[in-house]
Amino acid sequence: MRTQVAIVGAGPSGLLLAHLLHLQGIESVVLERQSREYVEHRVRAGVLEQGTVDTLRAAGLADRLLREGLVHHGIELRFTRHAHRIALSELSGGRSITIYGQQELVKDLVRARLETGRALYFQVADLSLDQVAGPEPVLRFRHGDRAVELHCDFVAGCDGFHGVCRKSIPASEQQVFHYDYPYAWVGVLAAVAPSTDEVIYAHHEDGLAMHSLRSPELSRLYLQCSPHDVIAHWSDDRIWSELHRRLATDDGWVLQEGPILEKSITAMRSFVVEPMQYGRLFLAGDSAHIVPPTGAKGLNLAVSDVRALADALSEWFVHGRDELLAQYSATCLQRVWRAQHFSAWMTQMLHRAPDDSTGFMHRLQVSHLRYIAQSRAAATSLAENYVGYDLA
Ligand code: RFL
Ligand code: PHB
Repeated sequence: MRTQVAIVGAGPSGLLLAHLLHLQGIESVVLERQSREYVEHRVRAGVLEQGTVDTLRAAGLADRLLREGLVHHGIELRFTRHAHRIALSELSGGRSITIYGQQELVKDLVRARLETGRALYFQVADLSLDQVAGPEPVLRFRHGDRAVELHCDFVAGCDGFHGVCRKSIPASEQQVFHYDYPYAWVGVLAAVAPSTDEVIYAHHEDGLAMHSLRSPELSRLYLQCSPHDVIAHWSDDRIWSELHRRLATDDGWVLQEGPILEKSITAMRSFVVEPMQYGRLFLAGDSAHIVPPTGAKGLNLAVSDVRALADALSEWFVHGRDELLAQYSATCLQRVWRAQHFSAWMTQMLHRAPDDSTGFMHRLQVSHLRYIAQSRAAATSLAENYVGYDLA
């Protein structure tokens, strides 16, 4: 088999790249380890920056997102039992965010890919990369009982943090930067009308709590837990009682409970590999970088990587020029590091540090939160990063 671009991974980055290339008449094959059912039901991100929505709309992929997504103009910071609204749009020149579940976006992208009639293989096994440093990389994998060899001009590594693409780059050719946080999140999807109109980030001495939403009937909630915790320790009753406690305010706000449909624990880490390229292999999305979810940046970074990669590949295939490909990694890393800083900042401001035995860090956090709630300059900094900030 031969194609122009072999795309490993059918998450948001792989599927969106495939579509953007298709719009430029560039051929690709998408290879995914999991089943369609699995990728369409993986509950993850929910906050899309306006730039992400604009990219999807320009690619003709946003019909359902524009119908069903919830446009938000603010978020709430909750601390010392009081609520403080950050007016994102007012503070960022009118930009907004849209709440739309990642699994819904993946369903839209899978459908769009299948409608183009181009190749998308699920349940691909034992994928390996060869000769990516040269002009004709080769991918080998099994699909059903067939052993396949796929030749291509370029490989797009869109296979997430645990994928094979990044691991195919020789260690001497990459530099890794990472930080593991001493906490994790219990994430919950509940069949109950959200008790809030905007995403709430709550700071509490027992750890962060968050209230997000998915639709008028579905709430998404998170609780800080230990990175060594297991979900079996979190009964539904314990989850609700922790959420009530950590989200409580003095003004009588009430959290509505409902059946829990899904719950899991997510580790929190920051990770970047540089450069995001090796020969003809280009990494995009979580395969190249991970942010802790507190800043809601992961999916948005994946989309901006892929937009840059699609432009660079188009310039190569359509105009025969390689300037944008040569700049791809440096271009993406500007935005990646801004998002890394913002995500680490939000994370460290809102979580209880396990080694904070005297409560010193806790007091610093409260002071910082008060400053953001009072100072327009501080709130503006949060807002412009939250809605997506481009370092020129
Ligand atoms: P994905 O989504 O991990 O997709 C990678 C795909 O590659 C496949 N794969 C392979 N395929 C073939 N062969 C192999 N050897 C393969 N190995 C892996 C995998 O099966 C998978 O289908 O990466 P992608 O496309 O780069 O997308 C990144 C996003 O998924 C991620 O950044 C976000 O979910 C992060 N994130 C959030 N981002 C936001 O922008 N806003 C948010 O509000 C937000 N909240 C979150 C989040 C992530 C979370 N978790 C669970 C990590 C909340 C949570 C709880
Ligand atoms: C979500 O809705 O899943 C969500 C919202 C904000 C975050 C992380 C996740 O920072």
